[in-house]
Amino acid sequence: MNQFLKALGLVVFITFFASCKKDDSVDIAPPRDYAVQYATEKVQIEDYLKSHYLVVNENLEATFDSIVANSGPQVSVWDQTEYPLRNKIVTLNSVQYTLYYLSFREGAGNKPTRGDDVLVAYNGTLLSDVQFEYSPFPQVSSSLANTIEGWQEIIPLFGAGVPDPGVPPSEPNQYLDYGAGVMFLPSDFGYYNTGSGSVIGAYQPLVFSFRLYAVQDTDLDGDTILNKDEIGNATDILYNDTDGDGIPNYLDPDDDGDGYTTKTELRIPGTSNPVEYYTFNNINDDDPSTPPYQAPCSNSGVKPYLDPTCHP
Ligand SMILES: [Ca+2]
Ligand SMILES: [Ca+2]
Ligand SMILES: [Ca+2]
Repeated sequence: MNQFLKALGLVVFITFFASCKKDDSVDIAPPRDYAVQYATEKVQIEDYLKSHYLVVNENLEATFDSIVANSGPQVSVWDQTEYPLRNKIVTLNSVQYTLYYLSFREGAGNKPTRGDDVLVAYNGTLLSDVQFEYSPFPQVSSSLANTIEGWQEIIPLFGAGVPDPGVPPSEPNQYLDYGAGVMFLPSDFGYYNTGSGSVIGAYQPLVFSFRLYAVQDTDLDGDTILNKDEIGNATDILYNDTDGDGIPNYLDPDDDGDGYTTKTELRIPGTSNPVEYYTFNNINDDDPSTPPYQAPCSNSGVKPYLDPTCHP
């Protein structure tokens, strides 16, 4: 990669943090009713899908253009069959949304949770086809937890790539077999009533073409259990809340709400300097007589830090 591209990568990295993060702006008008606003945006997004066609280049980067009436053979995103339009149903702010997306390739590597670090190349546009952000050469990972809701819903459906072994160690990593697709987001999954930067106004649906290069597992609540192991039987770590206090386990330092932090409960007795912890896979969930259980424990088959009758 030449110096120009490295410099460009730095610039786009800066813009990523400038506008892809959540916006804490003040002096914003109160938000509109979510259901009423979504009814409007759903029509706008579906009109876009029915009036635009798709071009995918060799890097699985997508561009869109409007179909000019009676001028050619273009087939709309809605009607084309090469990459069937998919959707994910998600409830947010008491509204049931249909999030449309395209998958060009699922990706060979691990899928992130909504809390993990990801390295993503992307192109962001409005339904007017105005581009608001372009990051083709990302060099630094970012936590999905700090990105807009739409990214947290759609990026975890894809897998990472693998580093290209043909790239010299002196050069930034490049990736093969990465996940790639496009998401079409109602503004509630972006910046809703606040907008962002000078281009994204309030109530603007967003289109992101993306490529997921790399995934790094993290432990957001610092309890020694990776986010991905805090999913339980749920479909998403967001919905696994053992003690029902409204804070999902991956963000809750005391998962079972027994007053002992999970980290305390996983400490291996007798260890110090350094203190050691049972790893997720080494926690015995069948035999209540085995550390870190201390009898009496009521629930065999439940890991002790998820059972409020167990104490360290
Ligand atoms: Ca954790
Ligand atoms: Ca909780
Ligand atoms: Ca606990």
